[in-house]
Formats: sequence, C-alpha cells, structure tokens
Amino acid sequence: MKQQIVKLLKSAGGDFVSGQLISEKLNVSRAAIWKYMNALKEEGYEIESVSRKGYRLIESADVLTSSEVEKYLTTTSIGRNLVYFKTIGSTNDEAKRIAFNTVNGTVVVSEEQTNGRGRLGRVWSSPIGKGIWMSVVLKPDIIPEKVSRITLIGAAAVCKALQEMGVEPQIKWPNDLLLSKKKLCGILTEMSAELNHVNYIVMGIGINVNIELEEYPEELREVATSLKIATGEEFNRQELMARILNNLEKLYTEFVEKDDMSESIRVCKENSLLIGEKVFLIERGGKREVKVIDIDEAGELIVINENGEMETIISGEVSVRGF
Ligand code: BTX
Repeated sequence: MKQQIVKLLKSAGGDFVSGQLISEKLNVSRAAIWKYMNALKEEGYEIESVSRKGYRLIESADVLTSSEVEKYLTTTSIGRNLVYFKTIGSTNDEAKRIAFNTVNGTVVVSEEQTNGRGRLGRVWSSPIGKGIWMSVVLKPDIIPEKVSRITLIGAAAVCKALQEMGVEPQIKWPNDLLLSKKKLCGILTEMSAELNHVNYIVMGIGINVNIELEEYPEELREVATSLKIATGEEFNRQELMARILNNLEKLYTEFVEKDDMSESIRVCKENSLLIGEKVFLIERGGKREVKVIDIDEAGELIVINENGEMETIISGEVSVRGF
C-alpha cells in the first residue's frame, strides 16, 4: 500500500493529491492514509499535508526502502522481504536477531550504522545516506564447510552489479572489492550452524557509494574509496542495491540448487586483484609471503608457498604489498 501511495503522489508531479482521491483510488480509509503517510515520513520521504488540499510529495527520498528499491528488483525471494532502518547498530546483528523467524532472502538495510562491524571485531565506517549497508539472511541446505563459498558468491554479485553500472572493481579474495587499489566494499559473512547443518547465514555487504573523502575519519582516507571519490559521479543507491540482489539471487540459486558456482568463480578470477601477485598470508602464528597463482573451482586460493610447494588456502586474510 505504501508503495502505491508513493506512486500516486509521484504521478501528480509535485502537486497536491486529495485524501478523497487517494481513498477512492486505493480503496482505503482516510485514517489509514494518514497512518501510511506518517510511516512514509518516518522512512525519509518529505510529504507535505495541508488540510482541504491533501498530500504532496516534496522530495522522493534517496532512501533504500522497499518502495524505492523494489522497482529495480527482478528477484523472486532475495530482497522481497526488506527490513528498513534509518539508523541501527549493525545490520548483521539485526539480521542475526531475526534470522530464525524470518524467510530466506530477507534483507536488513540501514541508512546508517552506529556500530558497523568488519571482520575480527574491526570497525566499519557507515555514514548516513551515503552507502549501502545491508545484510542478507540465507538458509541454504549445505554443509558448514561450504559456507565460505557464499562470501565469494557475494563478491561476484557485487562485482557484476558494479560492472552493469559501468564500474570495473577488483576482487581481493575473499571478501573485499577495491577500486584504484582502495577499499570500496567489504563483505562479512556470519553463520549459525550445527555439526552437519547450517541454520542460517548472514551476509553483510557494505559499499561506499556517494561518500566524499572528508567524510571518512582521517585514518581511513588512505585506504578507503567510494564510487563518488573514484569516478566523480553520484550513483543511484537504490538501483545498485537491487542489481546486487538480482545478481546474488542468480548466483546463489545456481550454487544451492545445482552445486554450480562456475560463474561466480569466473567473475572472481577475471577480476582478481591477487592472481599473479606476491602477498602476505596473515595467520594466527604470524605472516608469510606466498605467490597467488589461481582460484580453484571450490573458491579456494591456490598459492606457491615459501618452499616452492603448491598450497590451497580455504579462508583467511591476505595483505598485498604496497597497499
Ligand atoms: P574487514 O575487517 O576486512 O575491514 C575492516 C577494515 O576496513 C577496518 O579496519 C578499516 O581499516 C577499513 N574500513 C572501515 N570502514 C571502511 C569503509 N567504509 N570503507 C573502506 N574501508 C573501511 C570488511 O571487514 C567487512 C565489512 C562488512 C560491513 C558490512 S555493512 C553491513 C553489515 N553490517 C555490519 O556491521 N557489517 C556488515
């Protein structure tokens, strides 16, 4: 209903639409309309209401609500249940809180995170209205050992969505996307599992879209970028978010239904920052230098280690010399 009201207001091109007309067209009471208008205002829409004239949409908000993102969505499940916040601690935390009782493909998104998290308890800067901070709840019937592959599927989905919008990022296995060697996107995958069964996975995706350099804390200015910083242009967050979810559903479905992640691996390999590079593998006991030669069909990193032997790395942290 909210979406239909937004549509009706938009079609008036900034003029007033009377409560009477909305009530007749959408078959709802005037009291219900008033409630919907308040809910829309809470979502960030600027709506003017004047007695005897009705309602007027002043600004269709640049917000990631379901009413705005849905028009770009082509999925059947992912993103169809969209839980929206203007501000929240962390969308991953909220997604985990509701995961057991919500449907597969539920997305929690917030305009701002006050406690955005990276891996190993690191902080993820998430300023208001400038990025996409979202978490997808997935309930695949797979064994826990295969969960790390979901991160690569996410990275491939983000990469494809960005390419569709004219941007060519590089994927830093397993969970970052970079532009001009600076971090544009991070993925944090968390799960709840038993020995042989995954209860749910929460895949958190953070993308810096229209952030200006000055908006980053000092210590991030050297390492972080955004689409705006890298290209000089503003990007449509609603469209980008939907394109990510559209690509994610396709790649995820191929994986869970056919055990096929060939397209995700192709994207991760073709756009890899690491293949051919000497990198440091950061492990519990310290770090060691290896040369990356490939990503195999399971999404694992193939490297030549310090003894000249081939080794397979399933998950972990990699740092690249020089940046
Ligand atoms: P990571 O641990 O690989 O990266 C975290 C590091 O990245 C930080 O220590 C800092 O150096 C740098 N950093 C912090 N904020 C930003 C930023 N906005 N842009 C670029 N670099 C930054 C990567 O972790 C995974 C991040 C996932 C974020 C999403 S957002 C939605 C969801 N909710 C949540 O709390 N986390 C995820």
